[in-house]
Amino acid sequence: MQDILNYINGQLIQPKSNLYIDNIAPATGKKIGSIPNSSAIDVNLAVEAAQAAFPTWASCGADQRSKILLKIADLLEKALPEFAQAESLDNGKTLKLASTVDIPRAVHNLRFYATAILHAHDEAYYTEPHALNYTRREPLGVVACISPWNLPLYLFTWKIAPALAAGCTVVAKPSEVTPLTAFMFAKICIEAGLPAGVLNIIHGEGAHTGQALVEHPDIEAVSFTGGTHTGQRIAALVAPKFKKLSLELGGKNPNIVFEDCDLEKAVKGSVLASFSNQGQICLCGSRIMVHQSIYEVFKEKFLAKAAALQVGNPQDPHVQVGAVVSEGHYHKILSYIDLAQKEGGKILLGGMPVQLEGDYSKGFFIAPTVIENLPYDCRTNQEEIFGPVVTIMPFESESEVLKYANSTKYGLAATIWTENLTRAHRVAHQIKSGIVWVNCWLLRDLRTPFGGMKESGVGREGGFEAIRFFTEEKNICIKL
Ligand code: TXE
Repeated sequence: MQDILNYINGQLIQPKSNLYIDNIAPATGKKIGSIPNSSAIDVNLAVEAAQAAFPTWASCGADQRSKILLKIADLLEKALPEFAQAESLDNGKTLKLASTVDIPRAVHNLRFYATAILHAHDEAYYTEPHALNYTRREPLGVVACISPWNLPLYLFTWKIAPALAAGCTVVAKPSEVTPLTAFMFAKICIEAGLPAGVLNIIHGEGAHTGQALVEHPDIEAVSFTGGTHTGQRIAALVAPKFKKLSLELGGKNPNIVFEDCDLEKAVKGSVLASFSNQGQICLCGSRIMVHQSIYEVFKEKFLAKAAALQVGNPQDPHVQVGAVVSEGHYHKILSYIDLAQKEGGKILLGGMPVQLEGDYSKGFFIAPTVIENLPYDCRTNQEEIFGPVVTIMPFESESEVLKYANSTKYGLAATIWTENLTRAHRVAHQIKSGIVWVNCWLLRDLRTPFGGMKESGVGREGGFEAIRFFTEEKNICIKL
C-alpha cells in the first residue's frame, strides 16, 4: 500500500481536507493505496508557498535553475526501474513501455529544458538615430500545471520543466487516476535540494482540487493537458480573469495509407499508432484510411499483426497490450464498441474484453479492436474513444480522403504513408492538424512546436514555445 502525500513548501504532508480517494491498479482492480483529495485550503497553502519562493527562484539565474533541474534528471534516471514499475502498476501500461518510453522521456524533458534555458536570448532593436529598445522575458509568477493519466510522469515533467526553467514557481496537479510517480518525483526534488515552495504537488479530483487551483486568484497561468470537455470548462473559468492558458486536448487522428506507400512499413507503423499504450495517446491514429487499390491487402496484413499482439499482465515482457486505465474508462471504451455496432460497424478483430486469470481476473483488459464499414461522419468516427479501438475505411481519391481527414472537430495529428514526396507535401499542407507525420508516427524532436488546431487545443508546447508561454515580454526603450 502506498499512501500518497501532498508536496507543499518542500515537505510531504497530509491534506488539511483529511479527505482521501482510493488508488486502484487497473491490471488487478485492487486498491494499492490512498490519494489525498485536496481542498481549496490545501491549494491555498501550495500557492502561498510558491509565491514566497518565487522572487528568489526567478532571480537566482538560469545557470542555478539549470543545475538543479539536471540534478533532478540524474536522480530520476538512477531510479528509472522503480519509477517504471510504479508507472506500470498505477496506469496498467506495460512495464516495457514505461521503461523505454515514459520514464526516459521524463528524464529527457528535464534535461531538455534545463539546457534550453541556457540558450534563450532576448531581442534588441536600435531605433535609428536616437533610441535603443530591448525586450526581456520575465517569468510569470506562480503557474498551475495540470496533467492527465495516459502518460503520467512524461506529461507532468513536460509541463513543469519549462515552467521551472523559465523561473516560474509551480503548483502542479497530476491526474488522480495515476498519482504515484508524481509523488515519488517529489521525494527526488527534496533529495536534489530544490528550494522549498518552488514546486508544489497537490493531489485530488479534477472538479475538486483542480478547479480550486485554476480558480485561485494568484495563479497567473494554467497549462493543461486532458480531455476537450475539461479544457472547455477551464477556459471558461480563466478567460474572464485574463490568465494565460495553454490547452492540449483530444484527438481523432487520421492515418492515411496511399497506394504508393511502403506497405510493410505502413502496416507496422499503423499497428503502433493504433494500439500503443492501449490506444490511450492523444496522437494515436484511430481512423485508418486506405486507398481502395490496396485496401484488402493492407487490411489482411494489419489484422494479422494486430491479432498477434498479446494482451495481459503488464509486467510480462512478452505482453504488448496492458490494461486500460480505470474501470470507468473501460466501460466508456466498451460502450463505444457497442455504439459502433449499432451504427452498422463490422468488427474485424476484438470487440470485447479480455478475461485473464488469477490476480488479473478483475483487471480492465480490452482486445485490440478493428472496425470497418462505418461512414466517416458517424459518432464512432467523430468522437475520441481513447482506447485500443480503430476504424478502417477505403478511399478513392486525395480529395475524398482529405474530406474524411478534416471532418472532425479535432485537429491534433495526422499520419501519411506514401513514397511520393510531392504528394506527401501536398497532403500535409491541406490537413488541418498541428502535427503531420510522413512515413512515421510519434517521432518527436522536443524543439518542435507541439499542439493542436480546432478543438484539440490552444497554443503550442515544445522548444522555446513553452519558455515563451511561461514568461511575459517587457519592452524597455532608452533614449540615447
Ligand atoms: O480527463 P480529464 P479524463 C481524453 C480522453 C478521455 C477523456 C476524459 O478522451 O476519455 O479525455 O478523460 C484534471 N478543473 N483525454 O476525464 O478530466 C484531472 O484531475 C481543473 C485526452 O480522465 O480531462 C486531470 O488531472 N482540472 C488526453 C486532468 O484534468 C480538472 C489525456 C485531465 O483529466 C478539472 C487524458 C477541472 N474542472 C484524457 N476536471 C490527452 N489530451 O492526451 C478534471 N481536471
